Amino acid sequence: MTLRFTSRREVADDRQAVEKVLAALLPAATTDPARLHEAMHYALFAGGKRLRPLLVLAACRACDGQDRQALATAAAVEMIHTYSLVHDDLPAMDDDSLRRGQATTHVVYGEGMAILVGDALLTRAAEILCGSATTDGLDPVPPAAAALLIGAAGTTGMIGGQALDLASEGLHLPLGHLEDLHRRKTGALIHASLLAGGHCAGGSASQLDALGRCGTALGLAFQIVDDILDVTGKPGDLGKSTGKDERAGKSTFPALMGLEASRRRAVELATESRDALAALGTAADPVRDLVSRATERIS
Ligand code: GRG
Repeated sequence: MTLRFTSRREVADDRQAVEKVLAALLPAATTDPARLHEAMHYALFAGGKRLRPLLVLAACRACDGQDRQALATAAAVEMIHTYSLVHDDLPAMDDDSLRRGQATTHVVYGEGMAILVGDALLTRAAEILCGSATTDGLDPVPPAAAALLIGAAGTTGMIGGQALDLASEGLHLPLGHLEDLHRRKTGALIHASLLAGGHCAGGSASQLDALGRCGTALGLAFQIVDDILDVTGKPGDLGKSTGKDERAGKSTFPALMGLEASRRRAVELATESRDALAALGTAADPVRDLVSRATERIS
């Protein structure tokens, strides 16, 4: 069953607001050193889904906040996410040549420049989070939101998960270990996006608790769907190559549980994620909608 709580038009408007703030917060492509800034634009404006910034905005609204309170945080999380993709695609990691429907950053600009693009996007995100990079009409990022995002990107979150992923290639991981790896690698930033959005609005302890539980379930559901799409998806829809996990000898949910059980688990987690929002009432409908879209996606 497809659950929709927000119109396609509203999501498109939010995505446009995210594009606008990203453009305002990134140095122009012509700024010296121009080759580096051009490559940052190439990686960032390649048409990703912008799920994490949309979650920040939706979580802020769910706690009765205004978009201007959340937009800087939304931009920072997308820069962190894009840096991770640029580095993940490098020959020393997943060695991918297609991302977001275009040649990967290192293929176009070279490996050294792609490393710098990732470093520079992460550093720009840090400047935004600590308030040294801003633009008109945005509220400062609350310290709690900044701490959450930086923590989720670090060694106990995304980078730690990536380290576990590299170490586990060719190994048959038990399901519990695989869940732990994915909660860190993919789930931590999704969870932090929702919580950070709540902090931007000054959400109460019970509102933040609901968003946190929603984010934990969504983070894992999102990764299970990603594993399924690596088996069943089309490169043309996904904008990236498929079948990589099997070729790399990675443990995945479909490999450990089978495709049907993986689909059922993703549906269960999506329901758990939406149900966690009960205390927030209809104000959380945009979050529920993103949970549905993120877990029913084909791209
Ligand atoms: C290199 C430090 C470092 C971390 C890399 C997130 C990650 C860790 C690697 C990405 C590899 C991957 C394909 C993970 C599966 C889930 C995921 C993060 C998919 C990409 O996110 P989407 O689908 O991408 O939101 P778009 O392009 O839409 O933003």
